[in-house]
Amino acid sequence: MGVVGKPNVGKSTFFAAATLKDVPIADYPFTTIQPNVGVAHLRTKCVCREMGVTDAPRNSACVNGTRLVPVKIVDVAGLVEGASKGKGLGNQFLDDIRQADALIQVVDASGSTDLEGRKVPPGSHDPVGDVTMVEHEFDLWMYGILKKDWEKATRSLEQTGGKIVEHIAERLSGLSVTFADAEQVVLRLHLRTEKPSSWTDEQIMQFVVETRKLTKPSLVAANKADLPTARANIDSLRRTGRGVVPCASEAELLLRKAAEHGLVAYSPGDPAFEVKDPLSLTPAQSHALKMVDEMVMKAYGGTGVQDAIDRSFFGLLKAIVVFPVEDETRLTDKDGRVLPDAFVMKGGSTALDLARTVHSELAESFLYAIDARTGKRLGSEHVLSNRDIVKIVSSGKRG
Ligand SMILES: Nc1nc2c(ncn2[C@@H]2O[C@H](COP(=O)(O)OP(=O)(O)OP(=O)(O)O)[C@@H](O)[C@H]2O)c(=O)[nH]1
Ligand SMILES: [Mg+2]
Repeated sequence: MGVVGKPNVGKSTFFAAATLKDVPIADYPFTTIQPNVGVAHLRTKCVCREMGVTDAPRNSACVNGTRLVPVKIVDVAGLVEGASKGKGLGNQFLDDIRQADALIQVVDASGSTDLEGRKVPPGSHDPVGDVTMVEHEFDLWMYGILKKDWEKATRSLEQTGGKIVEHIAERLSGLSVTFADAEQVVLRLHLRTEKPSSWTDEQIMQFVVETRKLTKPSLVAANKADLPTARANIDSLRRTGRGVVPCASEAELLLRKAAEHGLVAYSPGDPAFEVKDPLSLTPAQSHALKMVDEMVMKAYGGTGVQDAIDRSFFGLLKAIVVFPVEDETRLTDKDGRVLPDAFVMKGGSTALDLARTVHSELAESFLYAIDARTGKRLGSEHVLSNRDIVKIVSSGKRG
């Protein structure tokens, strides 16, 4: 998952809140230059209670019946208008989110930073334009990759009978755009595959826009929601039809740190927190927590950070979480650990995909899978559902 946006909107704060990694955060643009890579967690109901077992997670954690499944998250430098022409830090860093399956676009919903991330009076900047700016810069970047040798490449394809979709998929493979993705967009836009040299610049741009929407689905984290000027902007962001999650990254970071130090009872995504011992807090801590309670928890029902992460996987990617086991009756691995692993997979993943995720050998010698709930056999092409518990049976010794 990639965290993108113009400078100074709170991308690194969001990242730090999601990962509890210490990264530079400051109220001026271009604080982040090199990307920050970390692990966030997806929240989903664990299967342990339903199955009546006490689990012993290994790759994930189970907190009061909620499974926290690790996902990779990348925070990058801020993007400004003209980045594709080298402005700001240029668009070099877009390289850092090439492999992302989904994007969280962090926006300063309070309107207290201008288009380039400089401080302005709260409420004086409309963040809707920031969203379209970032999308457009991303598109110009992809467009640039295709246009670089378009004329030469298409002429040669037409002479040799080469396939334009193959060519595009090859050019964009670094952005995780597959042949099937490119083909789907070309068909949808009715582009002439036999004469790509006739595609106009507008058509190539249209192709790029649709390809971005398909392969880099995104939602808007309307950050700094704790500031009073955010309300109206959140409404106007919603009116654009995009998925919008009001966020207070700074509040989430504060709560996670306070929870780590035992000051409050709070788990990411909770709609409220509880101060453990009010007398142990300094006046400053007490005040900060009171503000978070009033301006964030009571106002929005939570900080939104965990929601944004969960929604980008379960909403945008239709992701599922699957629990592989080796013993389908006791729900253990070979060492007797109960429900050791939980894997995030893209929606539509099959039993064979799961085998591949667990171990490539397991996929090579795949025979069938077993649904631990029903005991039923599942074929290699069986599409898995969220929270499936599955044993893979293979002809190899790992089965
Ligand atoms: N009020 C408020 N301020 C926030 C929130 N999140 C971040 N900030 C502040 O916004 C400023 C920028 O935060 P960063 O996380 O460094 O922003 P960034 O988008 O990573 O910035 P660049 O790396 O420079 O692009 C800092 O002063 C943060 O404290 C929030 O939820 N509410
Ligand atoms: Mg940053």
